[in-house]
Amino acid sequence: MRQASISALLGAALIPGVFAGLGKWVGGGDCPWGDKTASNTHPNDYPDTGVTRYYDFTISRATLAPDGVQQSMIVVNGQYPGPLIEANWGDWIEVNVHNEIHGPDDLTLMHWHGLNQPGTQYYDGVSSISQCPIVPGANLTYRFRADEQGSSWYHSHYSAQYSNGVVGPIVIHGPNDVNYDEDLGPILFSDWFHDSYEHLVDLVLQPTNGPPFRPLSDSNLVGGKGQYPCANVTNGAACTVNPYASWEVEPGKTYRARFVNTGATAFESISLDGHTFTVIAEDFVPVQPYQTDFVTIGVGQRTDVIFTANAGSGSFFLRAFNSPCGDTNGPDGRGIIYYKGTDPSVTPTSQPKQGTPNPTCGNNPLSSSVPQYAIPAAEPDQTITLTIGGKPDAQGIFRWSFNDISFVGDLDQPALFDAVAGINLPPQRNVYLTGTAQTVRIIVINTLPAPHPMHIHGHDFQVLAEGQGTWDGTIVNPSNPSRRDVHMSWAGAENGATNYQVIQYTQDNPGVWPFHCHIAWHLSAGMSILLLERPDEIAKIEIPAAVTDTCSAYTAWQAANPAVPVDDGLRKRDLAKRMVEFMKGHAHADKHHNKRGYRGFSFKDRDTGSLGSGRVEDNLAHKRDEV
Ligand SMILES: [Cu+2]
Repeated sequence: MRQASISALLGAALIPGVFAGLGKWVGGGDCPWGDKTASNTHPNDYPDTGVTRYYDFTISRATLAPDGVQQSMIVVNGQYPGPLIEANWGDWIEVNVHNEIHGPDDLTLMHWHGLNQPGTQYYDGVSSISQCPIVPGANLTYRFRADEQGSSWYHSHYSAQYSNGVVGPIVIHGPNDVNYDEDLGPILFSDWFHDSYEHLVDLVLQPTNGPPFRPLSDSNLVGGKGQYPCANVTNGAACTVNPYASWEVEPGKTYRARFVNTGATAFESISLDGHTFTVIAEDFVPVQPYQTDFVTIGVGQRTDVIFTANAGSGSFFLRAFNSPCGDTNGPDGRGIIYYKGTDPSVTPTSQPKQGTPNPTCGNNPLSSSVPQYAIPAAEPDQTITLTIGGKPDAQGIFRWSFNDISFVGDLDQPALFDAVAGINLPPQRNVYLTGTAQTVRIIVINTLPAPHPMHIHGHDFQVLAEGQGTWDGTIVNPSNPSRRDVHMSWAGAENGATNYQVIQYTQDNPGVWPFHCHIAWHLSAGMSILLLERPDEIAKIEIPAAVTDTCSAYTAWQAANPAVPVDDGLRKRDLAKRMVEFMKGHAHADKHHNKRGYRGFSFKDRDTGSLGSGRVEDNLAHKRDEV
């Protein structure tokens, strides 16, 4: 592979010729998983390799231009996307995360998406749940098992911070009983915003007294790159036309590509002109190969595909389209797959695949998703029904909820710490005690028009069913249902209609685990529950001092950075700042509302609110007087 593909994968200039695709495993020697295959080995039966892979991450601000527009970002080791974490199934991974976010200072921490943290719940890296944030100038070394295998990503789980660039790919090599010649590695897809995450969260949490404010993304990135139309830049930022990310292939060879949706809200439909995908894994689960022209991934989801370079020569667009299920002004993301000998800088003339509309924003049919290792659907010991809700609170701020409770975390009181100490968690943590149940079933009822990528921590879940109306108890592929760790809850319900999604998981991992929507703004507005699994065993967990120390450091940092704290989701905010931002938000909201473009599913009266009219300036002046 050429340098173009190197920088596309790793987001930074590397020495040409060093990177030649990923190997089948890291390091030399014999196959590290021996005779384990994807179909003969239970996913929890990971090998004991005795190897630790060490990484050192520095989180800092940087000025970069993923879509050609220069902007301030927060990134890992100066690059976007962050560096690849690569390990073999069963290895330990140790990552020393340094917070060097200054000018201004900010908090951070890191979550290893999809890994289950068996026995290391305190390294799950979720603010208000498994630790306190890492303060500027401090660090935390995470140590956890590569207990699953396949493709994933890491991201900041502090507020919506990851939407400003704190993300990177993870590849855990393991058996997949499907052959291919080369591994192109991870290809990250992301909606992209020119605004800071704080500003966007402030906009989302401004009082609307009506439907939620939904930020429109500016671009859609493929392999960390996009092409924003520079003529549309209005804030004076430098803008250049970025080359698309590109990957070289040779005729006749079969390639593995690992698609990861690292976006804030995007729902990506991915296709490759002139080629058909064969899906071989969904999230961390190898599946029976099936062919499709389109791969659909919501936020946090991954799909590994293989494709054969059988189109002879030339270059072809790898397309990602974030519409109509995403809120964006830039739905059209592209990369380039080019045959050896073709100039990747020449724009392809290839024609897009013809797709059928997907009004539910659902994933590919459950019936086609069959894990290579079969686990039948068990009878549940406990069933939880969760109805998705959303409405303005007393202050007029739109809050998402499950069963009418909107999750509010406490940054200096992680839920896991309380659970270990035997302290009852307050109602706003939206805790469901699942105790010693072996199998827990969760029925998610969506009565609202928006789709939601539902994600569980600490487990994979089985997806038993999805559909419109009321579930009749039918399980899709009951002897071996789909398994993964994120699944789309369908869009399109309203006016009394409902959609349902039925998932269930095995309680094999004591802890306090979030089950939440992975749309960054929905999580900030409370769309989470906590599953309290095996509390008697949680009480025995010994949290390392380095993790508990994050809280004393955070308390000291707060004292030195005084503010009036207000809880919202996974982050505390400053009330005074929020009022200022609220006022700025009115002006800014106007800009967003006037940026008509591709939009996702609408709340009927979303555009009839008080935002976006000539009254804005009046309101602003009026509120200034009040303050
Ligand atoms: Cu959501």
